[in-house]
Amino acid sequence: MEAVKETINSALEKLNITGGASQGTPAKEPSEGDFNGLKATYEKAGQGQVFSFYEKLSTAEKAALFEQLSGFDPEYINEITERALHPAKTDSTEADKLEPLPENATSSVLDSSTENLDKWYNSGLELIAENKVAVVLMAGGQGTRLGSSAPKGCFDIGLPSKKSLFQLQGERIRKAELLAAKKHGKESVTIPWYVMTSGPTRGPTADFFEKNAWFGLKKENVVIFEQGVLPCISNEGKILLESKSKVAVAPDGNGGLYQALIQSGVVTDMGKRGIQHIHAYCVDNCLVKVADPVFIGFSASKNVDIATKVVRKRNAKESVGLILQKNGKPDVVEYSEISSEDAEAKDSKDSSLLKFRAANIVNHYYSYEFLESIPEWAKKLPHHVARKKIPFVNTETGETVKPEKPNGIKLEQFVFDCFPFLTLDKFACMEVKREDEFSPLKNARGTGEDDPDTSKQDIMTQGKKWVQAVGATVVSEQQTDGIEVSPLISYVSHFLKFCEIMQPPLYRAAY
Ligand code: UD2
Repeated sequence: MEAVKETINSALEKLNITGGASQGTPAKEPSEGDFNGLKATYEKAGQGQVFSFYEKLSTAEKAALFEQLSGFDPEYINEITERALHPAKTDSTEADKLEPLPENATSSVLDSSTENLDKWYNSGLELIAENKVAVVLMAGGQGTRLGSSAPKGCFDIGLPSKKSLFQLQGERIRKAELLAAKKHGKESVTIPWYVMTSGPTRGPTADFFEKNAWFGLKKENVVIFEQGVLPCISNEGKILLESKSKVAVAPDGNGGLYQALIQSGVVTDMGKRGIQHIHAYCVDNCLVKVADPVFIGFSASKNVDIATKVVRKRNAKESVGLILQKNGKPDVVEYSEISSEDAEAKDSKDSSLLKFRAANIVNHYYSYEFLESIPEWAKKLPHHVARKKIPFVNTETGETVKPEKPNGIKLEQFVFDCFPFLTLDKFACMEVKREDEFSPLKNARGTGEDDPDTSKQDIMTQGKKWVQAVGATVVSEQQTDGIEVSPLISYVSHFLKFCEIMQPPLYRAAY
């Protein structure tokens, strides 16, 4: 255990961790020396305003504020704020050169041979059977657009089974374990599930998993960990107070995954388990193929550090990042940062297609070696600025202000911002069918796009397609009626395999 602690501590030193969530032990009031030392550090960084009300706080409040402030390095906060607000100009005078990924860096399920699909599926399943595959779920987002206060994974999209997104995903993991064990004659196979939460989602997520008995998985193979937070900053560059004894903070973005994987000991745990291949995905995609053997097999066969699944972009305005190459390196340009010219640009060979159409769906493969290297590059990961209306305490008057317009910034990192650290030969991209693999739950019911009803419809339509593809006739009142097929019955190819006895050729067509 000592060795594990040393590994984590040395990684923390390298990462110069900021903003880790306090882990529940009650804060102790600091000694005068410790307090004066911390106050001097903040004042030197021009952030002494965070102590404006300190003397009037209760002992518990003083202890809580001291502990929270000790988790940040104010100079580092100033540095990343400055870099985010005024990115260093690249020395080259030309603008960034954006191009679609080269053919050899991409593959497409849409036009891959059945032989390749089977090869990737079987090799992926073998890696799962050897307990070399783990899954990481990014579930720290607060689902503001959805309008639900509970974590998005708890959401019931209205399926006949009333299953939540977490349950669908947990059952897909279970099915992949059973498939691999059966195919390779193993007593049992484990795919550990690492669930990243943020401050607001950690408690409700842990409670939901316990209440649902970890969706049939073994509790010791489901690890819930927490990403870091960063202070909210005023437009003048000052750390904002949410109350007289608390700094206003926000989760550090899904790019906070990397520091969190190290800081929480997840990478160390993966190493102890002999994990070599990791599938990381986004909680809100109801169609996500968790631990997809085809994707694992494909990525392992390419011997890459990162692979990503993409779907064809719906239209120029769709709110998705675009996988491309920037100045010869793999990269993603987020929807909030792409120019309309690039978003609307047409393919030079086929003007009916968008030039940049490889839509990022937050569905990534990582090699274990790559995750081990996080301490070497995590501090290079940029921060992005989100201008927000942030309630704060006026440090002159002591009043809480609820601003009418954006008065500050939240700093967040994006999970795909490490892609440019790779050369193209260590990166791969797999295009998949949107109707088979991507239906994000982003908006409140009634929006008509990427909402609970479209999620439900896409799952029911998929189930109906699977059942019809193996010869069943579906009789229903409405054309739009569908069928819910439990993940415990089907992991797509397993379901069709199960029915293959009746109609062997159809298995191929439907995958
Ligand atoms: C994300 C992608 C965008 C596109 C779109 C497709 C990023 C930065 N952008 O945009 O390119 O693929 O999804 O649906 O990934 N999350 C955390 N911690 C955080 C913030 C987010 O874990 O601090 C998780 C969140 O729970 C979700 C995923 O990251 O699973 C994506 O977050 P989002 O839904 O806020 O991202 P969105 O839709 O703006």
